[in-house]
Amino acid sequence: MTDQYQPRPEDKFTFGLWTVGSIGRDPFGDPVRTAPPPHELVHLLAEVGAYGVNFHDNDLIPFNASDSQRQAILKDFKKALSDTGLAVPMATTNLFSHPVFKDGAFTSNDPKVRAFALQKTMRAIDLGAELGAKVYVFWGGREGTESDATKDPLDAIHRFREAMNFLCEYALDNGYDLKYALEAKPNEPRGDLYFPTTAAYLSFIETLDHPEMVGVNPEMAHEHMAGLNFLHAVAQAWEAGKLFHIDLNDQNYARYDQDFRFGMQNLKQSFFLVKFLEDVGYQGSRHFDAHAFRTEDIEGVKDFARGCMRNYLILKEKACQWNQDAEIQAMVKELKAVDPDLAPGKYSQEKAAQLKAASFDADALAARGLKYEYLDQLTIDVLLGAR
Ligand code: DIG
Ligand code: MN
Ligand code: MN
Repeated sequence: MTDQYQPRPEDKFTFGLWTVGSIGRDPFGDPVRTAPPPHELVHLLAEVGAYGVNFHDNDLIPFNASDSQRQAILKDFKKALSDTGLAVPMATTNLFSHPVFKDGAFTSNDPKVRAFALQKTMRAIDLGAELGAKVYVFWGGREGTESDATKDPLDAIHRFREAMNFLCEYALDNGYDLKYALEAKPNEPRGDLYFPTTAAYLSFIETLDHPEMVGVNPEMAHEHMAGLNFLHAVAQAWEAGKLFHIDLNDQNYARYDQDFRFGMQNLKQSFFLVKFLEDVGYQGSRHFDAHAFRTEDIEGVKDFARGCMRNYLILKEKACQWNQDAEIQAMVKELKAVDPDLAPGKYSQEKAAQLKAASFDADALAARGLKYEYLDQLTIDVLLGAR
């Protein structure tokens, strides 16, 4: 498909090595693909038109790699970046695959595991900074429990805060130009995960020693798993100045973490999310934290990656159409109208007295038809190309 929906670097579409490198293993099935080495994945992403590539430390450098293996991998990876021009906007740590993290990393009951998690993260931050990352993501994939008999949630919160405060100081001490982004998920692979939603992290961030360094990385699939409206989570993060990164994908509600291609399941939610990011002028990466269906071969993986970006660009065009539709905008303008006499504004005794003295015909207000069905149908018409 060569048409106007071709990705460009300025779209800032990024993928993690683990996304296009997914081998299709699931809890009930063995791998269906082999993962090309990191440098080949960089070329694959360049071929499909991505702007950047992200990684967990162990996506790039295997857990038990020797120094010589590490150097060889890094040499090939850096050459691929140089040959393709791909950026490395984000890096993160794998604190969830190795069995050592079976009871968590920063929140583990074992102080040796907590210390090892800090060591591993500092080394991974060094690697991310070396490769130019400006955002460092923390997804607490094992920071949780199956039984609250095993861990006091207060201990978990205190341990996580201690680790984040230490790592903020580490970045400052080393002069790293890094922002930290916390990624929430309600459950899986643990029975319950601490800090299950973006909102939970937004309140946690304010309790840190350096809250200015720390924001969030909301993921569509994860908020959907919690039955939440992803746009509302993203809007609250943006409004708080904390939308440091975003993980785009798709997810049917009340399911395990499906990490589907962006736009393939919930078109309307995806449309309003894209419209929001474009309307507010979000300048960060559009990171697709997703993977191809288990049915796919490497060509299908490329179809998956192209589809993520294509759906974003199609929905971006639909958002422009919605924003320029005279009938829609006339309705939106009316809905956003403000009556200065009734707006509370900054409290004053006069304003309180005025509002208390005002008379309202509640029944007449209740009787108003709001024409939301019509406005929503206009939106569906735009989305389905019927307008
Ligand atoms: C899963 O949604 C998590 C991990 O893949 C990674 O740590 C993070 C970065 O996008 N998302
Ligand atoms: Mn996910
Ligand atoms: Mn994610």
